[in-house]
Amino acid sequence: MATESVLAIIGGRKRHAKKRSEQIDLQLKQWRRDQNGDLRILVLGPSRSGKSTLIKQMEISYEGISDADRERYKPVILGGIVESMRSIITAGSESLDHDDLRPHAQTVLNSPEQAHLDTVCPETRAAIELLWADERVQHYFGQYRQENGSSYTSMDYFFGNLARITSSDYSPTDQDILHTHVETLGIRETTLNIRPALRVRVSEVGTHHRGEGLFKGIHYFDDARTILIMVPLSSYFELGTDKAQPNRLDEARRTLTSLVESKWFEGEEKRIVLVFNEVDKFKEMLPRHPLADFFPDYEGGEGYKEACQFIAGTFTQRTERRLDVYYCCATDVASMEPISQMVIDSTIPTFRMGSG
Ligand SMILES: Nc1nc2c(ncn2[C@@H]2O[C@H](COP(=O)(O)OP(=O)(O)O)[C@@H](O)[C@H]2O)c(=O)[nH]1
Ligand SMILES: [Mg+2]
Repeated sequence: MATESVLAIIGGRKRHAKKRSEQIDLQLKQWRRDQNGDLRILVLGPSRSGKSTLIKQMEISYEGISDADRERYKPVILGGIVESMRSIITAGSESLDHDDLRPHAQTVLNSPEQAHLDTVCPETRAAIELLWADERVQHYFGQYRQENGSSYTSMDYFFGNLARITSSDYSPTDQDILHTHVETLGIRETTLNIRPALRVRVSEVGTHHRGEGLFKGIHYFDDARTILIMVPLSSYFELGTDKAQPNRLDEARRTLTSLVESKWFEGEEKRIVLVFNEVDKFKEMLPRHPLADFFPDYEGGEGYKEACQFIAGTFTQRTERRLDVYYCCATDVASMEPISQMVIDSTIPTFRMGSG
């Protein structure tokens, strides 16, 4: 009896939820007709700040990655492994010049261009495996990573998964795909089907030229309701490397300033969200490269949260406009799912529901 009544309540709730959902779909349809299109989220930020990764997370969360797309990442991943090892060998040509390593290094250097291949030949694969397992290569890679700060990307992830990735039946996992980097040329648009009556277009727009605030055609995206600026936290390290080059934190700040000043993105209904990315790299780098070495006015402690908030402050203090702030690691599925959902949910207009 008790079970029956509980089921009846659940049934009633389900009917109510279905009706509510249909009502929302109707309102969304009307809203889309009024707006003449889909909802748009604009993703801005410097190169390699994690824009594509965040969008892939949204795809994983809402649609899943199709088998056809998965296959398309395979040559990118396999080619990336060979190219990364090639660049370590080239950069370390002096430190890694040992009789026993030389033949393996030569095999990798001589291997064909992998950019469009679906497999890594067994000799190259064996040579990469041997090199990666060697502690001198590991030691050199550790130094290379430290010296290059944020510019090492996901090399250690892919090398750490070498056996699986180079196996004959390999198919890229979500995690593998999140670790790839393909330079987005121009504008990349991804459509997410959130509900039958609701599509969200997510447009990735790079700055095109380093140092540029917003690219000139930005007004084509003035229908965006949410504008995300990705900020790569680990690039605080670039502040010390080449002072003549605009660094990516400055670049992201300029994007924010131009956005706030732009007449195309005025209005309360347009939300600007700052996404401070690469918390994982940032945490790892801070003990070796204290923030105060790069920001002399930083008086906070060594904890990464305080350091994150300090960097965020250098953005938020520049404007009166309301800014939403997230801290994240874009390659981490578990922590990104709620962020993707919050971003999408807050982009959807809220409708007042009828009583019936
Ligand atoms: N460790 C780490 N790597 C990240 C993070 N976000 C992105 N990446 C990696 O950084 C590289 C560049 O990211 P991508 O999204 O392509 O940057 P975009 O140029 O702004 O689109 C990729 O290899 C990503 O896997 C992060 O939070 N932590
Ligand atoms: Mg990209």
